[in-house]
Amino acid sequence: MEKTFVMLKPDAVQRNLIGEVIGRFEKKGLKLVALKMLTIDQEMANQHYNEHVGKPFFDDLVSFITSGPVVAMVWEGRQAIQVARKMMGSTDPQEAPTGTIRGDYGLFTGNNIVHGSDSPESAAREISLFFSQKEIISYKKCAEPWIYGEKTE
Ligand code: DAT
Ligand code: MG
Repeated sequence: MEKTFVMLKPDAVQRNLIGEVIGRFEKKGLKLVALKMLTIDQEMANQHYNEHVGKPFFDDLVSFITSGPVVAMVWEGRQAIQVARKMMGSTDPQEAPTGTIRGDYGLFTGNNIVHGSDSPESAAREISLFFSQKEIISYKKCAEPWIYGEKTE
């Protein structure tokens, strides 16, 4: 099954939204396969946001993401990357529809609660930046047939 990297940004941690956001992914039927809390340093921020180096918002982005602890996770499920992105809503929380995480909890692009991988390539890169192979857990959940149907994986 597809895996995606999701991270609760420092604003989510400070605003007591960890449980709320994790609860949404759980209820959707995605499976949590890795989780850790950490504070990102400059070096890791540069690597994680490498595609944005040189953009006008890059310095603010790095200073925000290193400003406090984050919660890094890997979620697994059918089309997990696209599903998580849809649940997050668009980058600018003012544009994100109500019902999405950013649409419900954010008001400013810089502080938009959650990060999610945008493609299989970024998911692979981001997962390996934050987690070792050993930290990603493979296990069955008994609700899986109720989520995907009996005949499918
Ligand atoms: P996303 O997080 O939706 O994948 P992105 O990868 O384009 O968006 O940008 C990474 C983060 O950078 C984004 O979550 C918030 C910040 N950001 C993006 N565009 C911005 C802008 N125009 N002004 C300020 N911050 C911005
Ligand atoms: Mg992005």
